[in-house]
Amino acid sequence: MTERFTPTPEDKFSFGLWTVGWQGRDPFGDATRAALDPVESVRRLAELGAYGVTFHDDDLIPFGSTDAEREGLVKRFRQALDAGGLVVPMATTNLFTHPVFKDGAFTANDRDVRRFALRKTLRNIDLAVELGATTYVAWGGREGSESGAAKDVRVALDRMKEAFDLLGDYVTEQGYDLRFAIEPKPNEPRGDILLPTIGHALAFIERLERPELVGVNPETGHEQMAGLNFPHGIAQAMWAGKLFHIDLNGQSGIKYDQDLRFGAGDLRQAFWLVDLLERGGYEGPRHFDFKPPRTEDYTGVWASAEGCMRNYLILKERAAAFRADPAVQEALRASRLDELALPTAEDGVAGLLADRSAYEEFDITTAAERGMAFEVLDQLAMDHLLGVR
Ligand SMILES: [Mn+2]
Repeated sequence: MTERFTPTPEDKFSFGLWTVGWQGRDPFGDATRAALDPVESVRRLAELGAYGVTFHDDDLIPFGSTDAEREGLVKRFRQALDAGGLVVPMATTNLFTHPVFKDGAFTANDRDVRRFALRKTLRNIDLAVELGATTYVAWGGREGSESGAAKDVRVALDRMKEAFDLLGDYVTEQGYDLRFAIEPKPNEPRGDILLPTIGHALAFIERLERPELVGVNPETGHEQMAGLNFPHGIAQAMWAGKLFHIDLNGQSGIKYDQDLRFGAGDLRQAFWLVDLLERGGYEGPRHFDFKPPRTEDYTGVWASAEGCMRNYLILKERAAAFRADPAVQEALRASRLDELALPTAEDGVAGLLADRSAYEEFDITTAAERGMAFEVLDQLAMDHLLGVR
């Protein structure tokens, strides 16, 4: 492989233990790979040039482990991190695998399940902080319904708010340096999931008692499953100061959650996404939440993980070349991107009303006739993306 696309810890690539550790079990078929020891994952990811690993509580400590077992598992995980020089930037709770969460966790109709979900989360927050995490992701995969009367959505949102308010109180009282990131998804495993898109999540966060503690963790494929433009959603999250974390992967259109390696799927959106993250000052981890296809053995798993990072670095180089190209800069001017950056009415209402050129004397015909020159601009992007320029 070309050396310039070989990752280093400075690139801030991180992987969930559940990604490379996915055994390939799907709704129609059994596991195709043996279980992977988290210690082995840490060792291999460090070798590949990653800087961090992330985990759900149950990835590290199987559900139902005793306190002594838990302590032993955490100890050897910490030793593996130290040996590989890896950090834990983020952690999260598994509130979806166990049958007890079949109707949700924070918004389960059953109050005892909701209280258990909160306790499970608080317990893992303590471990996350102990291991150095500063971001805590919340993906509510089971928060939703398959039928109309089964969930009173307005009441469920009250319970969701109650949960995040309580979690915010807890980290504040504990003095933890930890922020929450909500991960939206439209459906799967539930028929319809609450907070289905970045936009829904952003609006929800503003209703919380401590909105400053909560942002989003958008995932490429989740937005694309809803037919949405992922870079546009990320741009709005950045604009709102809410891009606390990101899950990168690949998805081909509106279908089941494919979790392809980053760069597979919609390559053009991947290009614009990297362009946005790199230009927009995003400083968080470049976190991959993908699933190496169940066709692969472990050689294929590590090749898939390597491919995620390699594709990011290739796109980073291609996007930088696009921005540095004088022909692109000229095309951006021809498309009046510089003009978009100007305030529309800094002269205020009075100035706008007094400006006859804005209305009475505005040459509508000429303005309507002028082309935007976007096709030239986009072809330059394609040429750079395809490596022919
Ligand atoms: Mn994810």
